[in-house]
Amino acid sequence: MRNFNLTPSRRVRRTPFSDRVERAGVEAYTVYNHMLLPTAFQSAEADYHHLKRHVQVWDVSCQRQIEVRGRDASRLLQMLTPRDLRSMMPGRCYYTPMVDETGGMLNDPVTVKLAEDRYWISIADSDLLFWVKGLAYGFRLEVDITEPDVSPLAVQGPQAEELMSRVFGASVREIRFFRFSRLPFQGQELVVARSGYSKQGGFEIYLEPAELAEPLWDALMTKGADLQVKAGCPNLIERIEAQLLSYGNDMTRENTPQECGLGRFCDTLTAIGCVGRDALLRTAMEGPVRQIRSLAVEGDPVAPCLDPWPLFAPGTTTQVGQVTSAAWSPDFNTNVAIGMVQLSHWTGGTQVEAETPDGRRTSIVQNSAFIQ
Ligand code: THG
Repeated sequence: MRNFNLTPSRRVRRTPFSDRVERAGVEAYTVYNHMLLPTAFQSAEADYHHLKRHVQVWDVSCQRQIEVRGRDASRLLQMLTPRDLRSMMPGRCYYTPMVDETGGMLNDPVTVKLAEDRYWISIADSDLLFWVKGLAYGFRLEVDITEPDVSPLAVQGPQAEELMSRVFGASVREIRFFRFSRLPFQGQELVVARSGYSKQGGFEIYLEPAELAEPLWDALMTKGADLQVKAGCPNLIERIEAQLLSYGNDMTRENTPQECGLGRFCDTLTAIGCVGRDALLRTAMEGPVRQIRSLAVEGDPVAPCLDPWPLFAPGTTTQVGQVTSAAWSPDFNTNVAIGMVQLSHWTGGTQVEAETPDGRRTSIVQNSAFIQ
């Protein structure tokens, strides 16, 4: 497929970092939550090697926040997710599958608990706001639901902690995984969490107000010069290796959290109030019949996976799943992929055939993500 230009308009929102991102040489964008998301600076492979060795600054403003505030905030949050939120303390971030009344995935956000009556839902690419507002209206809940102008900036890579400590002070080193602190930057307190869409370690700064965007970007770039800091973005190769899922690509409303391998983030029995609870309890009785798996696709580097590639039992026309993300991995010296695989073929080591744009490729189902 050819590449085309992206026509700018009000519907395709720029971010407070876009001017800096463009000065840093962004090569490609996608649109995520109606907002620009960089997808390449040098190339997917060059960015990948740099991310694994050094530190990168990512404009992930498109991880928009749905703010839920008010007396019924906790009740509404528990309606959205089968993860039990009763023991969630302010200062915590939870990865939270969110489902509709059929148990179908609507989004897989990070939920940030700012206070007993105040949350941010840091969403993946779907218009979850309308569902949240609809529930609040339908159940007459006492909550305000807004999309504040919060722009997350991720600092990812093995040198992320060193760089962050130079900008925010040594206390960033004390922040534990999926927790946040409020740390001062130019007179404002910013939410700084240890999280991010890579397995290389790092932080996310929930920037607001927007006027601080360029000062923050510049401080990270200046103080990280000797660490070889660069502008980067979520990396397709690294996230497939790590089996980090992409909503709309690897899963949709057609899938339950169990099918997505997100069962470890569900407590369906005790998540009283979750609107998908009954449906999920019913499907849990039988157990899923297909599930997300990592796969190794043999042969030369594959083309990008746009429409899903069917997976077949070897030498047959019996479909046993589909691949939804794939890329060549330099470190594993094979194509790495994420797919949904039927129960009959999902055991690690099972051989299947992926129908790629250039023909069938032998593929091996993995027991886990690709880990060094
Ligand atoms: N950070 C924030 N918001 C986000 C993302 C993020 N919104 C969009 C998107 N990413 C949501 N999806 C994910 C997917 C995976 C993870 C976070 C958000 C993730 N998962 C780890 C894992 O699966 O290994 C850890 C989860 C855990 O142990 O709790 O980090 O990246 N703010």
